[in-house]
Amino acid sequence: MSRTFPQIALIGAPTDVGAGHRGASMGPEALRVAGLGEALRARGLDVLDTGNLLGPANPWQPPTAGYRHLDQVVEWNRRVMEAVASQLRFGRLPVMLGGDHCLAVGSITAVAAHCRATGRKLRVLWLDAHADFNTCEVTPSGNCHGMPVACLCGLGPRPLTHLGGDAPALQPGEIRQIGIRSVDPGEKKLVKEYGLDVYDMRHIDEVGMKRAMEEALAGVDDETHIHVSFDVDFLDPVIAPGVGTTIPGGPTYREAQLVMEMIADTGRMGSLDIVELNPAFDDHNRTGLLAVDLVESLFGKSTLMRD
Ligand code: Z70
Ligand code: MN
Ligand code: MN
Ligand code: MN
Repeated sequence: MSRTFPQIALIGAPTDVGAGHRGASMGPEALRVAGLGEALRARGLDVLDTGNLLGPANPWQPPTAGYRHLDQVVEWNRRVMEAVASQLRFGRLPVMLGGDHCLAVGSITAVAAHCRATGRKLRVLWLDAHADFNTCEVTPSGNCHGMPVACLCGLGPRPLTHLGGDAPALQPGEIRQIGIRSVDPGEKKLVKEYGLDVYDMRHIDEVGMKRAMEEALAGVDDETHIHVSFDVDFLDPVIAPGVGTTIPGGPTYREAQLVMEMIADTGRMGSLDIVELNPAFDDHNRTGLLAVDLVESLFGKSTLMRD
């Protein structure tokens, strides 16, 4: 049951303006060096690498009024939103190569608008160690990569909550968060208040990854567009050291493969972010190579029988 994919558009967004460590700006090139384009082409997919977006430099300043680099974060997100929207209009499957996770505001705002315009249901699968649901009032860091889910749900600075125009991009019910194991105290209250559907590591330990993913994918049908927002710190740091913020106790290689394979089996993935890969913390691009390996599974690679 192999699916036919549209042309894939790689969009590099080389910035770390939303992060607490420098280096995620090198993520797009590390993914290319790890052979992302070639691996997908080897699967028979048509891959267009659109190159890297340009945007403001990282001024590396402390937060002001609860946000670090908000102007730069907004500007990068505008550019990501426009690039993703334009690839969706061409009928391509956009793969945004971050960059830090603040950029998901732009990519998902574009995807949500595309779904509304084409009458599709949207399901966002947020693979992450973190809930990324902070606001300027509760953030412990001011780093905007800890805030994109809140912004997408309408909680945050207006230039980000209304990046796409008149309304926030998402309803909390459209999101499933998987692999979560680090949530700040104020953030936790907001996650509960907004009723986010969180498949945290405790739940995965208790029911197993297969059932957790069945639950996260429940209700996906032929009209659903799945957007996968893959923060590489989702993975256990034993296998994926190349991220700015390592949180122990994440999915193993086998569990992560199963996540990707079960998403692939739906045949509904229409867009993807690969974010937070930080080559400055990596070991000979090992985390970049692992990300490519997992993304191949996301695009349908399987060991036996199922191709
Ligand atoms: C923390 C904060 C975060 C990613 C770190 C960390 C947020 N909750 N997100 N790495 N991807 O500062 O808001
Ligand atoms: Mn589409
Ligand atoms: Mn994240
Ligand atoms: Mn994270």
